[in-house]
Amino acid sequence: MIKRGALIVLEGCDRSGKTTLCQKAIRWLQESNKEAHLMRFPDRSTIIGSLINKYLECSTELDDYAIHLLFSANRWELLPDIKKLLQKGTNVIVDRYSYSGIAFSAAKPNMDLRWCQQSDSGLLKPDLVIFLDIDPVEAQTRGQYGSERYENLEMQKVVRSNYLKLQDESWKVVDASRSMEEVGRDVCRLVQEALDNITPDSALKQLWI
Ligand code: 2DT
Repeated sequence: MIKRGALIVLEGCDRSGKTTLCQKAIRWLQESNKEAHLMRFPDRSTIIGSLINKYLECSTELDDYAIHLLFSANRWELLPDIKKLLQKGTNVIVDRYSYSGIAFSAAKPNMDLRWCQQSDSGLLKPDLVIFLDIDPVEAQTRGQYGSERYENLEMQKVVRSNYLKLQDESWKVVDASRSMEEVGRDVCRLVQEALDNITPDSALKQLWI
């Protein structure tokens, strides 16, 4: 029986090193002769993703509930692809997932965190969530925020506290204020542990059901 792949998500505020570390994890897996595939959310290449892209670039306005559901729909539309990869034994590393969906939407006034969680209920539950934790004030010293929506300190502070409300047993919080080498070593060790924990009868799990 083929051992399924592991679903591993990296989350964190802007400038936490997420994207660099996802690439590092993928390279490390491939160099260890393990099948690995990198995905990121939002995936701006789909029709839904192109609407999200316009919203993030501030070239269009959308209702807060509507954009929340589009981010969620972007994950639902790619669920079959993720499932297929995992079932054929490929490990999938994901740069942002449902936790970003909730943490960002719920940082807006009048958006309830539990309501935001509902639309992602039933998606695949990651085997491991690596939360790259860094104080947004410190993260900001790594470089100016870009010009996209949400790229400001006040938003990032609320987002970080929302992320921390979503922790469960699949989470590992990593101190991302250290050097990229140190954090990278921790990330690769956690990825290895997650792969070791998958057995031939490990079933895929669902989020929040
Ligand atoms: P990137 O800079 O990583 O492309 O993210 N976001 C992301 C949401 O508001 N909801 C979501 O479901 C996801 C996945 C976080 C672009 C921005 O989109 C936010 C930052």
